[in-house]
Amino acid sequence: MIEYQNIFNQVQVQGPAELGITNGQGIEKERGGTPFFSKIMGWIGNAQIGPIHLGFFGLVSVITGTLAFNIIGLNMLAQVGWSFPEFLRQGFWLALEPPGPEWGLRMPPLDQGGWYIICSFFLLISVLSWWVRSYVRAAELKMGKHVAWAFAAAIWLFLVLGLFRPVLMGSWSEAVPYGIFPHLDWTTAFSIRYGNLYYNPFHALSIVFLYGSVLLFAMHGATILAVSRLGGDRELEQIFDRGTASERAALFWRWTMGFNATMEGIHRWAWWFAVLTPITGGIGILITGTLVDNWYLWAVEHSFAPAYQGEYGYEAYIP
Ligand code: 07D
Repeated sequence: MIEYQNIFNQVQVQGPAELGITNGQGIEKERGGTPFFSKIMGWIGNAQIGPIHLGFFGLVSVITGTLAFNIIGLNMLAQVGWSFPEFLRQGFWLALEPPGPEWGLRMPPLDQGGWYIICSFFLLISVLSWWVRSYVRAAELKMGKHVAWAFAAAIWLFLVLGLFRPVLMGSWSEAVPYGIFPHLDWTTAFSIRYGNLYYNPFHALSIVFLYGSVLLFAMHGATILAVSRLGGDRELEQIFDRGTASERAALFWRWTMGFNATMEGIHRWAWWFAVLTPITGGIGILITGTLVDNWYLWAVEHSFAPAYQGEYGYEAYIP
């Protein structure tokens, strides 16, 4: 007899393709692609691939996203003299950079940041239409809008970094470059410019929720896998049956740490931790350079960090 497999998904059972519900008004016509099955995908999720709902906002999102992606790629290619081997060799170091500070919030010529503005416009439309899609798809399926609101939290941080803060600072040059290493360099430069972001309490909070999300995810994932042998992953039965695997899982935690989340509550914990990561992060970035110019000095002033110079005989260490 085959037991439940714990690393990959359970034993794959394959029937005819499931085509999804209809609302009697033809929404099924907006779903495209002939479904097929992939055993490999079945190991990490559902083996059925497609059909997919594209719809108006999906189409807008894919088109504008592709435009943004190609504007970035073609700008990078132009920077290496249209040499494809050089593009591959230097790819990680190339970037489409925002306009220089001399342009403020004006529109510069294409090769001095103009492409950056156009690309950001398309990227914004793309991300926002994908958000609408996540909302409308959920409404169509008569679901709550939890995914859309969680995505909105990430979009908040994205907007703070690329739109709200640059506008408040009066310059597009404050925005993040599009490139692998260049965006990492931007992050470090930002931290140094504002006196070490570690001392920004909202950066600290954001890390708390980020690491907290990881911990919760590990605890929840591990708990369900640990009782999948008893059917713990079969959510429906777990909700209405008594004496189930999930009850045992709950007891494990109550007896281990004195408290257990419920089957519903653990997902609320996960949602809030995940959502609070970019919400607190966005607040931290928005007030950097606008309200606070140096986080280290701010922290010393508010007794959040010790003053190194002189006070405790630490003269040798000047940060
Ligand atoms: C970025 C926003 C949502 C994204 C969206 C995507 C597309 C596709 C496609 C181009 C993730 C839109 C785009 C779909 C594009 C095309 C075609 C979410 C994002 C909607 N930090 N740090 C955080 C840690 C340091 C710095 C957060 C740790 C240094 C800056 C997080 C450490 C310095 C910023 C975090 C550490 C520094 C951050 C991000 C350790 C210098 C931010 C949360 C151990 C390196 C951001 C308040 C997140 C922020 C941020 C963690 C160190 C700088 C908690 C663990 C001291 C400038 N840091 N950090 O969910 O919110 O991001 O800060 O050292 O802006 Mg940090």
